[in-house]
Amino acid sequence: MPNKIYLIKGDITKQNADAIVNAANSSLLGGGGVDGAIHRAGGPEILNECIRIRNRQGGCKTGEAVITGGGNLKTKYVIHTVGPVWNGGDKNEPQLLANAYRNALKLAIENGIHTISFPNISTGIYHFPKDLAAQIAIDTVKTFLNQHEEPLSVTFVCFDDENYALYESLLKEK
Ligand code: AR6
Repeated sequence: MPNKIYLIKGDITKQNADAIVNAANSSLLGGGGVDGAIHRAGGPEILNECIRIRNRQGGCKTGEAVITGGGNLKTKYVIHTVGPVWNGGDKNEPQLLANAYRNALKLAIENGIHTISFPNISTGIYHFPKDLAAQIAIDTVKTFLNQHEEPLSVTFVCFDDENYALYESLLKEK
């Protein structure tokens, strides 16, 4: 199976990929946005696993990622990663966002995942500029897939029209 990149507009909690990615926060205790939607749809099992991870390693740092089961979701796994809060752009935000995508992809490969769906990490409550975030997401995923032979298909799931349009044009031009 060749590595592929797909784009859809919709709700990531409805995806039946092997794994969906959650734009979490360092506490791993849930929140609003896509994090809230995933925990609502996935049920308490996911949060319980997050609490166990938090008790073991003290949460998840910005740019890092952890994995749990998918609870009541169609997906087998949820990979929780923490994107950076946008703070003007000179606090390493671009590198930290790339790390979040890269570390989620690494965990996917380590767990034998073949299909993974990403939301537009950091572009909601964390206010990362959408155009720069889309560029970083696409570049990081493409580079990672080029560097790995394991079969892995990546779907970007955009919830809002602006992100969808940005991804559509960036994926077309590259
Ligand atoms: N499916 C796909 N994408 C979604 C969904 C959904 N159901 N709901 C929202 N989005 P955000 P962040 C999009 O705010 O900026 C939480 O409180 C949304 O349109 O969810 O990384 C966490 O606990 C946006 O494009 O995440 C953290 O505290 C994208 O998901 C904080 O928010 C990310 O928006 C993380 O902020």
